[in-house]
Amino acid sequence: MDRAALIKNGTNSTALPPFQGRGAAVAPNAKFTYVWFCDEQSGPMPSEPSSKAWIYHSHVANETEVNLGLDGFIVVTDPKRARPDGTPNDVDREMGALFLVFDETGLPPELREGAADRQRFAINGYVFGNLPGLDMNEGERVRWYLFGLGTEIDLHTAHWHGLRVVEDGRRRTDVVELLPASMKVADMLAENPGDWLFHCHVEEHMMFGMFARVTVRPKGGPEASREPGRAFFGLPVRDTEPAVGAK
Ligand SMILES: [Cu+2]
Repeated sequence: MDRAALIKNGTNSTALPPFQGRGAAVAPNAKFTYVWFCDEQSGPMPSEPSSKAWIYHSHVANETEVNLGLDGFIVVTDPKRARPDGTPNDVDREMGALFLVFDETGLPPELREGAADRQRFAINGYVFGNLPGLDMNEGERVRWYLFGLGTEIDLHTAHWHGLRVVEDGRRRTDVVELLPASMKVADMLAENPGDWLFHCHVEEHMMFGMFARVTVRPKGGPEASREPGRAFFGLPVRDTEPAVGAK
C-alpha cells in the first residue's frame, strides 16, 4: 500500500530508498506500531463499491520478503456506507484472495521448503485446493477483494465456476484480470449452492496448483460461520500457531 494512507509515525514509502524513520525497518522479534491516517481519497468514490482494499508489503528487502509472505491488505470503507464496526453495510461477507507465484529461488537455503522448481502457484499462499475458508451461505452478498503481486509471471485471471460477480461496480463477469499490484473489488450474490472451483485461468498456473474451492451452503443446512476471522477474508484461524512474539 504505497499511497492509500499515510503512516504518521513511521515512513511514508512514496519516498525513494533508503527509507527514513523509525518504522522503516523493524528487526526480527522487535515491535513497532504503525499509525495510519486515511483521508477521503483512501476510500472509494461515491460511484465505486462501498469499500476497497489496498495491498501493503515490506520495502526493506522487497522481493525476498514478498516471497516469504510479508504481504497484506487494508480495507477502507466509505463512512457513509459503513456499519459501526467499519464493515461495509451492503454486504454480508468479505473474502480476500491474493494471486501470487511465491518464488523461493532467491531465498536463503534455510528458508526454502525444498520444492524442485521453488515456485508455488498460490492463492493466499495455498495450492492445489487446500485454501480453507472460502465458505458462504446461499443468498449472502459476498464481497471479494482480489489482488495480484509479483513479477512478469504474475499475470493472473481469477475465475469462478458456477458464480458471477460485478467487477468494481461496473461490469458483470466471472473472470477478473490481475496484474502485479492490482487491487480489485468483485461483488457476488451467492445464489448457486454447491462446491465450486475458483482458480487462475492461465493454463500453466492452474495446472501447477493455483486453484481453490468455494462452497455455497444451501439454505436449511449447516451454515457457514459468521465468527470474525472465519466469516471474513477467506483466511484460516490459526488456533495452534500464535504469532511470533505473542504471549
Ligand atoms: Cu495465474
